[in-house]
Amino acid sequence: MAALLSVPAAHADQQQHMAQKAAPAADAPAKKEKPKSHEEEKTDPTPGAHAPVVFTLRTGIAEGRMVYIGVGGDIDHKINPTLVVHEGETVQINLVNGEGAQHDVVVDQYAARSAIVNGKNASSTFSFVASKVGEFNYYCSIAGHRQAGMEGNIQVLPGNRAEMKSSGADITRDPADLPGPIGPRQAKTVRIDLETVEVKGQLDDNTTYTYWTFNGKVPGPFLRVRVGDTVELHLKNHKDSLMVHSVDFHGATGPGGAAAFTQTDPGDETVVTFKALIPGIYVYHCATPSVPTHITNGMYGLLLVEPEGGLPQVDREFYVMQGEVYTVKSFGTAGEQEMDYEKLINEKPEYFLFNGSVGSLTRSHPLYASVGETVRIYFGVGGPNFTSSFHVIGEIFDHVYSLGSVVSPPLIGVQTVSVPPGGATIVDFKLDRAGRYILVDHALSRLEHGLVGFLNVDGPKNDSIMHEGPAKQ
Ligand SMILES: [Cu+2]
Repeated sequence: MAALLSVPAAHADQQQHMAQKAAPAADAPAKKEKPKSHEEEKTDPTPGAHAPVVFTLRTGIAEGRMVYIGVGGDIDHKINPTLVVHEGETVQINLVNGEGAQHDVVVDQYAARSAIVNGKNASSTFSFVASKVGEFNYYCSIAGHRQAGMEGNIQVLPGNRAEMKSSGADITRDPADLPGPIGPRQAKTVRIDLETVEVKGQLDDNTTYTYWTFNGKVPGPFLRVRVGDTVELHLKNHKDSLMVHSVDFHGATGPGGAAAFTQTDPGDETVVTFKALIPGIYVYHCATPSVPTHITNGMYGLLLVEPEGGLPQVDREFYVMQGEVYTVKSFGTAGEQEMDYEKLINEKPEYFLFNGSVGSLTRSHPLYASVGETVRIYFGVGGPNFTSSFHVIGEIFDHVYSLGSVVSPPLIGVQTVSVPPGGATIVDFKLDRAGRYILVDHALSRLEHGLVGFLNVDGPKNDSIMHEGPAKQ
């Protein structure tokens, strides 16, 4: 497990920082001839034509094959990683010999090759300008090595990087974004407003996708009522939507969980009223055909119906949901991505995500807490298709409200909890030791498809619980 601690590619900008560092300082004369306008100065410091995009590949053995293994940035720990660059960029490839045999890297289409690295830790560097758009092979030209597994792709995208970056909205729901406990009040009528919004959002650093959302984020807002409340739900469909949308509350009793009364045209609003009869943590989702399409695109959220008096108090609460995205192009491809209906129907996702995007809970919104605190995670699966084996690496759940039932007594002392699509759970645990804990679906191959989150815990290390080396005294 310890090896996993360094696996997630949390350092989005590392590669870019490297590129900036490597930028030659001798740019100054060129600037004199063509002074930067104010406009240009405001744009973010993406690598210019002279600043190379740097990739480091280490040779090694994985899965019984000879391979290249990415080092740092988005390609960290990836086997024969796809190197994504933009047209016109200078590409620098550092090759490090990881096991001792002779190797090199060759890209035929650019007539570019490294020197042969001979002996463990030997390295070489070469660069070329990616003047041709397309997908090309890189490989080791030592006899037999390419066949043994040493090849990967370099993808050269049209257009410049600055234009393709941040062209989508931030659709990630901050896991700390949820309302506080209701506590001891009488049941009453509660009005809830939801708006369905179709928005081009950031799926990954250089990748965008058209999401369909409740209130512009994935998952939709965390809704909180108490048992006995009457919910008056207003569903507005934004005027710019292309699709009809609706909402099915698993916490409601009645036709379609209210979907029968909320099929809403673009620009319209529907209203439905239901009674929260049974406490629990419940999924809600859009239920307009094709329903899996609406769900994969981001239309799901959680409704907590608190029992009378509420749940036991904790110090911090978090809101996390898991879903899959089915794109035509493979995981990690830059640029705007389209949904692949065949893959959706055949349950072959490219992305597995917490809160809607790659890096949502590592780069943009890691969870924070301190030693001594109790934390609670409301965890749901929008899906549409995959059951999650929800686990926090390095922790044990003190309490699990299995299958989202809050009236049954919680399970005590649980490692991993199975959460089906359209299901949810609540886990509580006390933090005894500082460190980084990692949220995963323990179907760990999904980690390579974007599914990982961090819980960073400040405070004393508390060696009596775990420390390196032999027992003390
Ligand atoms: Cu919808």
